[in-house]
Amino acid sequence: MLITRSESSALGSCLGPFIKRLEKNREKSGSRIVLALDSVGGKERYSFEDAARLISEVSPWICSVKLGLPAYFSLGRDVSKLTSVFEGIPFLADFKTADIPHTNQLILGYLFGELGFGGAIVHAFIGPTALSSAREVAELHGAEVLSLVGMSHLGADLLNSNMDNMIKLSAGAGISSLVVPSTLPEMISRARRSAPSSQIFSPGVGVQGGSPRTTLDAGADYLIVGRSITGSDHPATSAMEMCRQCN
Ligand code: NUP
Repeated sequence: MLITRSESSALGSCLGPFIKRLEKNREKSGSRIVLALDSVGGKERYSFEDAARLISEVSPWICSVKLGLPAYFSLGRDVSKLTSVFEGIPFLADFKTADIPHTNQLILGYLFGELGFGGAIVHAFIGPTALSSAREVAELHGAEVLSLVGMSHLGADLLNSNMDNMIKLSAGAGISSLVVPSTLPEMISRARRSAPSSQIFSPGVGVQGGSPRTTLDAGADYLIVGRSITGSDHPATSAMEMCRQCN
């Protein structure tokens, strides 16, 4: 299944604001790493200072930071302090939003409007209407949604066996950024072939077994990396080393 030219021009063929900022950061840092900040130094609960220190330390080696519920449980509304202190870094919200359009709008409005995220991951299985409405809310805030079309953990077969449909749905809804698992590089290659102009974000690198080089060679643009960096005794060295393996 290939996304047709008209579908890809419906994507605006141009990059959205979040991706543009990401690309700029990637060029500057030479890094394709999106840091997943779920824990810090193995700690489930961490302070604003812990998070800020870690981001500062690894910032030369990353192009973006991804925060989800674990970060929100630690920081609450201080997430907005983080996104404003590090205003040069595009922040990605990973709440895997998967609700009805109205509720999605409330969630995404808060993430973009109040917490300062530039992008947010939504589940593609919610279907065309909910995906389009999520994309519209994002646009209102000058932000973007990324569509999760596969997952990296064992047993995600029900979702993963529907990736091709979900890529098509995402394109139809005007979403060109996809989340595809690093642990299944063949899915990345397939996603890349079906949607050549998409931006592919790939989680599962490192602790979950995905390799940076294989993931990029399969066609990913960005690697989402958490514990290999956040749990390291020397996060900057680990980030630098992973970055080196990407180039
Ligand atoms: O399929 C997915 N797999 C995955 O690991 C989709 C995700 N969004 N993630 C997220 O990526 C996960 O929630 C975590 O924040 C990050 C991977 O972290 P780590 O396994 O590198 O520590």
